[in-house]
Amino acid sequence: MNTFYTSERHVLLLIALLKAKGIHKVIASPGTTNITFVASLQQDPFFDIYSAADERSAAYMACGLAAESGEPVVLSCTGATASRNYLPGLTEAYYKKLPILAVTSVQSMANVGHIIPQVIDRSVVAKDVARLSVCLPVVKDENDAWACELKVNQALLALKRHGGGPVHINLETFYSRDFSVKQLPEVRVIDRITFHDEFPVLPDGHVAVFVGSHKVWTKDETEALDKFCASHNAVVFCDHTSGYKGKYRFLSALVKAQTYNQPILPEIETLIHIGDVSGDYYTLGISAKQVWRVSEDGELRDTFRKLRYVFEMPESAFFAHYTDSEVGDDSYLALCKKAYEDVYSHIPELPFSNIWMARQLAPCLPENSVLHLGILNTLRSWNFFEIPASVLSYSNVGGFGIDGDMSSLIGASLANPEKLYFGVLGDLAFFYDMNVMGNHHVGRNVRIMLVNNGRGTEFRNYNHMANMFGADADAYMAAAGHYGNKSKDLVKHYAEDLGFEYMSASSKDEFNLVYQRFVTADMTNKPMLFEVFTDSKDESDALLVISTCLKTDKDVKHEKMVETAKKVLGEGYKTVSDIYHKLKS
Ligand SMILES: Cc1ncc(C[n+]2csc(CCOP(=O)(O)OP(=O)(O)O)c2C)c(N)n1
Repeated sequence: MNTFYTSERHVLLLIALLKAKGIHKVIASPGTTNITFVASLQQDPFFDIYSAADERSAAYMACGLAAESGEPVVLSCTGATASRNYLPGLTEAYYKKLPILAVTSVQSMANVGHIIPQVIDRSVVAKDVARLSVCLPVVKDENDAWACELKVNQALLALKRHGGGPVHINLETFYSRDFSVKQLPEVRVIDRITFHDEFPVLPDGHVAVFVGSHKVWTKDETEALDKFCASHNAVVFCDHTSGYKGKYRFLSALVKAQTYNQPILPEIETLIHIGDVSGDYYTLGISAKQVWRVSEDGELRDTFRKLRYVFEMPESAFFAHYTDSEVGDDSYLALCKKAYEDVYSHIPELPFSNIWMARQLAPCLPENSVLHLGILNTLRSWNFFEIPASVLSYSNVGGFGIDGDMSSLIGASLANPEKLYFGVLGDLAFFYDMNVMGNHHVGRNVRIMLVNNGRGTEFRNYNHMANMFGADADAYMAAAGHYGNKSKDLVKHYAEDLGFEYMSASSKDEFNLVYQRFVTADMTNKPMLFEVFTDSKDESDALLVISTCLKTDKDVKHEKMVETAKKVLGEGYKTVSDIYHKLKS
């Protein structure tokens, strides 16, 4: 036989990961859809393959083999009813917690449901035949390859997770006849570490912690992270949903947002990833050689696409394990702080906007108050500026809806009637959820700032995809002009009739006249609504200005050249070297 591995990349990734994990026992049943898989295994002496024409028997053989050897066993079968015959054996394996990987091959999943010969629908798997079922489609680009590698890692880990059991992989094929691949691709093995496992050694090099949205931190949890950072000269990348207020907090969005001359921070060797979804898109762009995720959920969440380990344990246990007695020098933290101060000191006068208001209000929030921020535009605006350490802040980044910002704020305010709860949100979010203002439980501890720009200004920001449509984006994408179209009376009446104290501003001067009342630390008699009218062009300009604080004259000149050249040569020329090559050609 003069063939090697198949050219089907998803099959290669599966085989490479099986080898990386030392899984070599296979029981193969005859068929066509599994030829690319079986033929590739067959020519590799690493694999011990047994043949069983009867799939029912194959699955039971796998049970015996797995139980006796203590090793995982791979099953391979084709379409038609072949996989149905795995069910009795896999049921046995499920209740015995035997690590059997049932790989059921299939033509393109697109064929399911079209009365195509031999194609059955395997999308629903009985609860007690597999601990996990994944589908591996044909890989067409790097994104598919990433997803495939992740799913195979998940599947192989599930064989042993929580006591182990059978796992199902549905494997597509396009019947490639190319078996010329001599070398398997390099693959990323992801390991899950629990308390019972040996912990890997933290590599040399810079360590940083990224915190997505996070539950309220206890004092002990904060101390555990502080000690970890102290012993590794680490920093903690945060936004206003991270909740960590310890010594090593670095509110990173302002620095990471800089398009020009961004202060250089040390390359991160190991990024410790904790918390859940983050709305800080700037810091999500961070890169690291490898990521270690720590979460009690133990799931493979490859946000940064560099995941190497998942530690299924409480964060404080992880931090305690990796804390050495030696105390580091905090130089990384000093660099981050300096970077923030450098950028901050270069922020020029900003147009009247959410960002401008965030800059004024963030430091003035009363001690021990709570801040709720609308998603995307508002969260982004406020993430540029630090709030007092005693102020906890939140945003609905779990599902990123604009439908419940105020309800979440009101719900939170019920928990502590003696604390002040601030909410900042745009007009679409406000009008979506405005009925909650009439809920009779609303207390005087609630203060809402409505940034009314008459639309979802997010979609008019200079860097948003919808911006390419200019003012045409207003009609449907940004939903402009609804809800009274920035009426000066509508919200005032509604708020006042509901017993809110109402104030408004349409300029910096007007804002300066009233904002102190909005942030007074005193518990006033009524809840407050502060409506601020802004213009979406100013909103966008403010974002552009704050993202380009470090622009030099040279950058301005360069921009102008590119703009002029674009006019002459058309779009597609972004750099001076593009233009140079175009002019030369
Ligand atoms: C329920 C729901 N529908 C649609 C969206 C998509 N969306 C994201 S931001 C946004 C605009 C929000 O506008 P606004 O609240 O006025 O805030 P602004 O962008 O003006 O600051 C929309 C519609 C969403 N996140 N949630």
